[in-house]
Amino acid sequence: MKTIFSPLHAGHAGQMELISGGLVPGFEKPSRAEYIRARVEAEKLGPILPPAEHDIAAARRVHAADYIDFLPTVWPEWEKAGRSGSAFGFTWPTRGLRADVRPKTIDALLGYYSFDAGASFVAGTWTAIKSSFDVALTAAGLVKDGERAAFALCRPPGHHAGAAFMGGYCFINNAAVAAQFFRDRGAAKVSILDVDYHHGNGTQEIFYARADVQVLNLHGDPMTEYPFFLGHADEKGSGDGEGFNVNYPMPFGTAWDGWSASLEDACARLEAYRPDVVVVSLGVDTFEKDPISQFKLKSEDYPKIGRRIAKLGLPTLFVMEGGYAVEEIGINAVGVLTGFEQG
Ligand code: SP5
Ligand code: ZN
Repeated sequence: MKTIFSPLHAGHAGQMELISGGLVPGFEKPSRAEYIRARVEAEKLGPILPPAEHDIAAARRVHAADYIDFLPTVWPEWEKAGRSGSAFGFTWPTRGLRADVRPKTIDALLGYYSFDAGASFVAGTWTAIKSSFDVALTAAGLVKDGERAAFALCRPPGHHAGAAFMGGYCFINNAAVAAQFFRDRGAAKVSILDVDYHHGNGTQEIFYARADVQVLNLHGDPMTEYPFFLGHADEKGSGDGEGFNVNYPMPFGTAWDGWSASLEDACARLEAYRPDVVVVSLGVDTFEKDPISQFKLKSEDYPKIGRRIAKLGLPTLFVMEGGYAVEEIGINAVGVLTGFEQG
């Protein structure tokens, strides 16, 4: 399997996030991607190739144009306002406030276009976001052109980013962009299987009213886990999309037995849907030693995930999402991919 990787991710470094009562260095850090890249090499998964540059117009197919246009302006506007550090908002348009009026200052716009203070900007962030988008589309192109599978080693991740908001370390929803790319290049139906520990609220929001992209999400129960405000089992899609969104919220402490039962059900639904291609939102923050998560998967479980996905017998694009136990992130992420290749 080919891996697409860009060194430009590394410019998104040193950013802070607001979590558990304080500002802390971002868990989503450059070494994550480097550990994965090193493991791809060590396991001889296949060649590691740079992305081709893609027109940002492909992002506007799933995101609002004004949101996409805003992203490259953040750091320059932040500096113009005399700021340094990390750029993030501190006021959000929740219930009872107006989200229909676009405000003007950088602080106001950062709040307007985000749902938390977990996706912050430094000088190299936009370049990293664009490179991650390019990585996803380049890898998607390989699958469209007939490869059985490809690995988009995206950083920053994407699944928390919705049509017009960032959050949870995510800016452009790489998996959603890739799914739409397959649709625009002739795939009639696409399934997105999101195995990241956190609910992919952005992906769900983007495709919620659509029947042409099935979204299956395995994650920590939002009653107790981030992102808290989406990801319940009763969210099944709306309008034309009714029945094409499926959530598998699971309690803290879920280990392979419980988790794999959800995976089995998700795969059965995927098989019944009969998509032309599968996009896997590959987070490995389900790992027992993940510093911000509460599931109990072991390193030996990740190849089993890959083998089950391979059994679907469909062209498959793996898109990297979360995973914060950096020492093991390569072992676990590449474990899924080698499992897939053996399956
Ligand atoms: C892509 C992705 O995995 N994004 C995850 C964003 C999670 N952000 C908030 C996590 C809150 C975790 N709280 C537990 C803190 C333990 N020190
Ligand atoms: Zn996650």
